[in-house]
Amino acid sequence: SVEAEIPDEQKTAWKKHSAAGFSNKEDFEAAAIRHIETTLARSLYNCDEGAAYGGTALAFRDRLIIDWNKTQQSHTFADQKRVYYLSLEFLMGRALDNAMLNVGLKDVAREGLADLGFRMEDVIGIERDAALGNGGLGRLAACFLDSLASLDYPAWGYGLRYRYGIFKQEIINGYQVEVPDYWLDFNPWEFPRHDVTVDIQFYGHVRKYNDENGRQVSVWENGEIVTANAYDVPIPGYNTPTTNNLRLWSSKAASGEFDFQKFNSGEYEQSVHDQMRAETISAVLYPNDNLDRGKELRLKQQYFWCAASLHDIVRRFKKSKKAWKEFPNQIAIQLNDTHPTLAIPELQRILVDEEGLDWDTAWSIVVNTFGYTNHTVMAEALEKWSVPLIQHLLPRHLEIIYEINLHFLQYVERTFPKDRDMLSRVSIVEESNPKMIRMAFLAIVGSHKVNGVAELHSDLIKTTIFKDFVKIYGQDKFTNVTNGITPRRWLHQANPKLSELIASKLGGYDFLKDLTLLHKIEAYADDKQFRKAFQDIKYANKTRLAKYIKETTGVSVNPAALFDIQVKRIHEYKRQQLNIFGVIHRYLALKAMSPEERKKMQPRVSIFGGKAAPGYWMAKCIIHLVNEVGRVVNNDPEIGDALKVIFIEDYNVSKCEIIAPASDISEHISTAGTEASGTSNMKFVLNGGLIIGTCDGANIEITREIGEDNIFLFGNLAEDVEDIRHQHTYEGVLIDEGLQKVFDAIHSGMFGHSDEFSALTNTVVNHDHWLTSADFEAYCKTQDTIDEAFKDQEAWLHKTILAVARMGFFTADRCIEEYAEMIWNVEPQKIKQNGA
Ligand code: F58
Repeated sequence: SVEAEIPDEQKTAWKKHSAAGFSNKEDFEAAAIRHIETTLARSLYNCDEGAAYGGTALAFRDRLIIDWNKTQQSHTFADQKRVYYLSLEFLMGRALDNAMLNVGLKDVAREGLADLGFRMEDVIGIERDAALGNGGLGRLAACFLDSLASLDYPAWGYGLRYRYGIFKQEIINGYQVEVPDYWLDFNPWEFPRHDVTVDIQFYGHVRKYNDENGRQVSVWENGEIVTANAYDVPIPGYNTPTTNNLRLWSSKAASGEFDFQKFNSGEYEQSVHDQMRAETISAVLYPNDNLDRGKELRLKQQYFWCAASLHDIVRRFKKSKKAWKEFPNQIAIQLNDTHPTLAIPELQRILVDEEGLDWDTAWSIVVNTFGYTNHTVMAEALEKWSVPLIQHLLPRHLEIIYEINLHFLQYVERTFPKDRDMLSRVSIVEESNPKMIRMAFLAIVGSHKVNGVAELHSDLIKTTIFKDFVKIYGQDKFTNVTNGITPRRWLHQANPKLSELIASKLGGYDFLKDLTLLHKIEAYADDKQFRKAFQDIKYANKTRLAKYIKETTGVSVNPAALFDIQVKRIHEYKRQQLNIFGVIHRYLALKAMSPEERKKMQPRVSIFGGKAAPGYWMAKCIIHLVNEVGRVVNNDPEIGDALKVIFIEDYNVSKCEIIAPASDISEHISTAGTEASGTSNMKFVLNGGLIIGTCDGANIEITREIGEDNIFLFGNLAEDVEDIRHQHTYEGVLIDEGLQKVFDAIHSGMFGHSDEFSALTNTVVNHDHWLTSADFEAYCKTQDTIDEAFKDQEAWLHKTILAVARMGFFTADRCIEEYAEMIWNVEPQKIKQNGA
């Protein structure tokens, strides 16, 4: 083994001198001050909050790195199977608070910072979010990393180190404006690994020859080389020394590539330009969610990251000197959506072209290594790449994809000789003009398991987009792992008071690692004191959000009002338009009332937040309408506290930590059958809020777990959506009466020039693809039911406490255990304190 090769004297010396991390206030202060003075070159007279943050973060990073080293050494020595999670997105948010809580030294740091004259909350607030993702898919990857480490699984994440994460959203005159988010100017959480580089090839051509045994060999040559540099981010587990690794790749011009020819002939500018071109590969995260645009640079990103990661994994495997057939016993690779699908032909290429394995042996290794997670049923989000583009960029991979397809189609033909149409339906190559590679099909063919992310979603993909593949491979290849969230960040960190209250009843914080223990607080649902404490915490969290809203928008909202929140990416299928039309409907109703009647109404604050993809016109219209409605309603003296409409700018992970604990109601109202799972629904309920939602995604399982009395469901069911759409095309759209009044108000210019919103109303009138009209009445009625229910605060508290108590299923820890058992076949591995 690797361990046996290290001489004993070396081991002794290391044991004696290895660094130890701080664990008390004195040592924390020493570490922080040393970093402030030396790493940051500041001192007592100019140590501001930024420096205090820097010193604290670096002190904690040191601690994490010591555990990281131990963990990596221990995993390498133990020689067990590892998981690699390939994701183009990791929406990590802030790291310091998480590190302090996971290591268990937040109180120590708080006291130390107080000695230096700083408040913990201010210091935490300095950190910028690591926003390397769009939405749910990226945040899921971040929650999974937290669970993998917390449960002691040997696991690495692989991603791209974008120079610009998701853009910063500014609202100017009610419109979204995108501002680049240059987040790397001070990032203490990453370690550049200057020694870990991989050269990645693009373009070029394939040369064939026969070797001495007459076997045809393919060589991919004369391409352009770009270097991948590794940056490591430590991922601490909660209450365990296990510290896993997130490796992010950054692109650079290959060192040997500087074109001296050009340089000497005076084309200096051109050669610098070429260098910069290489760096653009990892420059920016594509800000589209649920839409595939097929840009060449995106494909380059995908290959660059897959190839670097696989090279790294293979290099580590080869060090173990094991036989190739052991590869799937040592390594599980999970593909987070189809974005890393090129890893499949890339591993096949490495095994066949570089390592000389025969096709079938290599292919069985590939299939047994990969698992694929699907996150959408919507056709426009399924990735396809044009054959000419792949041919140009990755000529050898195109050949391999064609060969994979050939073997696959031959198998299909043998199994279903009578079904000729089947071949064209399931072919990895779509016979369009130009031909397209269907990445989801390639991912299915190249993986041993395919999973959806909630029960309804996993059922839907088996009966719609992947139906033929179930026939071909059988049911067993397809499975479900319902999404979950990490309770460390989404309860303990975001809502420390609620976490503390729960701990006081359960006799400690064990529930943070076994969330099913929450069921024990059901016993307190009718306990007066507990209810009061629970209610006070919610009120304090709403006050915290109200303060934030006042500071950022200038609008005062009353924490006693019902807080109704919808925060997520803006998308027609998520139906923020249904929400804002409902708000207008409410406003019109309030305006029609006498002041006495109005006083009797349940006051409400409607809060929206979320980014629109920069090129998504309709989503931007929705943002504009929300802001214009807010402008009118919030300044209407007749309305006062009865209704306020807020748009929170630049919604991100750290803002969600303030928002999720402050809801009474949150909205998860996608057209049935469109939201694969949703995960913010879980965050809101875990924090003591109820849901208004459709029978979609994980809402269905949330209902099953918490009980249908504790959720407000409405709207058409997934199984009926197709029929209603069909009706729309043949009989036209029936516009709901109440909705018509809303449209009339918009057209009257009540919220500014109505042309601005005509696209929004027209799409409902003309097609209503998302069933806004068909679900409008049920939506408004359900909102009225909510108003009534909220008035009975005791009954409301009963519901919310029961709901929290029954959320144990939705921890990401449960997801990881299901993946580990059903898909990866890996075991946890505890780190002994001495690292051996
Ligand atoms: C989301 N997908 C699903 N995609 O919409 C959501 O229901 C689910 O809970 C979540 O994944 C986790 O499973 C999603 O966020 C993207 O943002 C992609 C980004 C890259 C382009 C394609 C969409």
